[in-house]
Amino acid sequence: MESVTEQRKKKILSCIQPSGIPTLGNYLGALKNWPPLAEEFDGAFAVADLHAITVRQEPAKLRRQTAEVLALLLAIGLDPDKTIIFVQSQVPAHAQLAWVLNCFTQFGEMSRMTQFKDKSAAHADNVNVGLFAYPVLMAADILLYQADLVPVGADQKQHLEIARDIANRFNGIYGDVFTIPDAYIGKSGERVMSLQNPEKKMSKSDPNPKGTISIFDAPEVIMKKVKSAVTDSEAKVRFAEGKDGINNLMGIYSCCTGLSMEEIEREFDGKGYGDFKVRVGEAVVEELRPVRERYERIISDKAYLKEVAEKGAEAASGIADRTLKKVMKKVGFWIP
Ligand code: ATP
Ligand code: LTN
Repeated sequence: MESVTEQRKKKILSCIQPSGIPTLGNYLGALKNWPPLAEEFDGAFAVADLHAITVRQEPAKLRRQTAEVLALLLAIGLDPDKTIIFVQSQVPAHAQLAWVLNCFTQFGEMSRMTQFKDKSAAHADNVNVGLFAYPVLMAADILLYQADLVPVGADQKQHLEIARDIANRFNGIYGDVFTIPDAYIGKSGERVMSLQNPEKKMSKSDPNPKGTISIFDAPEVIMKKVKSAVTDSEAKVRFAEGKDGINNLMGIYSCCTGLSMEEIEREFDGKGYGDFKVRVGEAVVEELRPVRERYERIISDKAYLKEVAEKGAEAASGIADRTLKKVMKKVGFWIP
């Protein structure tokens, strides 16, 4: 039992879908923040494969990508001896709690979700009920671990608000069952945009690979993509409205170098976009190089990955099952 004077260490949880090869957007917007947060707080991080099947996936590819994303979580520097790292489908409590929470979520509030609107437009032939209920499963992920903080990119803010609403509603009926989570959105990199269409977020499921830098792209591929990024005709490196392409490259450069927008403007004063793009490309290559090198070593060790997944699922289940049991009792399920 924790004493009143002893402050509970805050808990954080986040997940990433194995729906493709993770992008620079996933890295700068989310993954990069995770290891320092895991040092400071009690962390749990998952590969959200249940979420991934809201869009049709090829089984062999999904299996491979799940192992790859798990390896990536290790490659970014999360330590499985200190942090829980697991695959969502290996912890049945996620699907179980999601069902209960579905019954505490209104059709109307789900219909307002912008990601659902975007994804149902992109996959008009498969607007399934899972895609609609996606934020409820995400709420289950978070609430099972009683997470205080959820580090995500800005695109997930609306889903975090729904998770808070569901938790508050449930607590309002049954007493304090769930911790109310807060989103943790990093200052820079919160929204990395497509290099080809800077009004759209960079996404790993984007069919146009030219707009997306994958975490595993070779240096020359990264250079080529940055050099062909869409800009404008002003030829002046400055952060301003209407300069979405340059703003995006400046944001990326800022994340990789730690420089502010003013410092970047100063660095490239009097220089053209050509020079700027070369520096952005180099900075991205250097940012991703250590991750890619560690990843190459980890992905080839399947026995180690299996061990991490098994240990992670066991630790995650220990926490998740406790919350699930509490919920089952509260709603009135008979537990003999
Ligand atoms: P999909 O394209 O399959 O929808 P995704 O890449 O958009 O996937 P996830 O795998 O679910 O999304 O995201 C993992 C994390 O990366 C989330 O915290 C999300 O907010 C963040 N993220 C995704 N894309 C970006 C982006 N372009 N900029 C900043 N953060 C992002
Ligand atoms: N929907 C999220 C991925 C995700 C997630 C979560 C993030 C699934 N479950 C729980 C934080 C907490 C996304 O980023 N697209």
